[in-house]
Amino acid sequence: MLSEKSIVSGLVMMFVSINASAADYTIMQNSKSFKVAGAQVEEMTIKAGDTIHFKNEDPFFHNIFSLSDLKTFDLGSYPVGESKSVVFDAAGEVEIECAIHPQMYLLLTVE
Ligand SMILES: [Cu+2]
Repeated sequence: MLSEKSIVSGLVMMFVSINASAADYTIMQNSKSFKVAGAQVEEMTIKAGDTIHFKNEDPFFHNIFSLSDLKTFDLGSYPVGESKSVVFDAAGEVEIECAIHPQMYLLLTVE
């Protein structure tokens, strides 16, 4: 029979191994578009559990949000140099937009 201690340590190991595979991405807000490594992106695929850091590189505010069923969030308005993060924990599609610049759009697929 499993002891309480071994169940707890098993759960902790499971958590650590899930976490170890999670990746971090940074998406820049630059020239009123979403950019990864300097290139504009309108679609992107990540894995469930991954984190995206949304960093404002423009000398004006952006307001990043999503109304998607999978992940609804509003990071608020923030200035150049500031970064805010979202963890995407479930698989599906998320539409990411900027409340200030309607032309900014990113379709994120979480696998
Ligand atoms: Cu914007």
